[in-house]
Amino acid sequence: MNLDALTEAVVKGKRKDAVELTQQAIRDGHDPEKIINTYLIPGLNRVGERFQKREIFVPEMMISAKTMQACVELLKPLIAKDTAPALGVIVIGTVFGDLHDIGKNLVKLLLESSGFKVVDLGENVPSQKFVEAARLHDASVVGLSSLLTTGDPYVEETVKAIKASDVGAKVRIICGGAALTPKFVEGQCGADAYAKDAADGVNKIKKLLEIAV
Ligand code: B12
Repeated sequence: MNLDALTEAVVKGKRKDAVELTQQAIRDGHDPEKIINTYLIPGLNRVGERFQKREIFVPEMMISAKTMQACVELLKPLIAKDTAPALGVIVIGTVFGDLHDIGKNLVKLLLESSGFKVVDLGENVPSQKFVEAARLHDASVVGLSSLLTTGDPYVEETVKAIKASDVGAKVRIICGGAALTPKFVEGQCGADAYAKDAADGVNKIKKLLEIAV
């Protein structure tokens, strides 16, 4: 079965087709993580490019996002494993002013299936909420997601607020999302790591916590 049609369905926001193709791919035994990384995410990347070129607008981008989310919902139960949350607590959220959550949700899914407990603060999260949640849940790591370049000051503010707080010495900070670069995250903001995708994030969190990969 040619799954390029799935990418195309995400680009065009054809939710029914995308869901049927995902169900077919599952029946055919395709790896769920591969379906996400190889067919769904590239679809949304193309949507982003088309948006940038003004070929489409926010409503179309929203329909494609919902299409992708519907497919991920089908794949989630196949990825999530029932592991005991023994590896530590990760607080995760999208920074203030930013409502994008698809990438963050994928990171959460992969972390949970790797044995971490994840406290998800959602989107548009002010810096102090990250600090309070890290304290309340005794987190080992805080993960920030940022897709908008206008979110850069909030990434910096949040990293600095955590580092300056009473939990700052204990909590490690990792950041990811289309707006960020390793130079900005680790250099200017002073975070402990930058992750290019969810799998990279899980690996780097394990490294930060000295858990064998
Ligand atoms: C879908 C989408 C939307 C949807 C979001 C739906 C949702 N529920 O998330 C909607 C339609 C709502 C939307 C709105 C807007 N969007 Co938008 N959107 C996108 C799009 C097409 C895809 C994003 C996505 O989900 N990608 C797929 C996921 C899986 O990838 P990801 O988020 O990068 O996450 C992966 C990694 O980055 C990493 N990661 C991410 N976070 C984290 C966190 C941690 C801790 C770790 C370890 C890793 C990690 O792991 C993830 C999985 O592998 C992007 C284009 C793009 N290329 O990113 C534009 C894009 C981000 N949007 C953009 C814009 C401009 C907007 C709007 C301002 C448009 C407007 N005029 O209103 C609004 C902003 C609203 C707001 N205040 O947030 C621009 C941003 C440009 C910029 N430089 O700032 C982009 C880049 C499009 C473009 N090329 O112009 N958007």
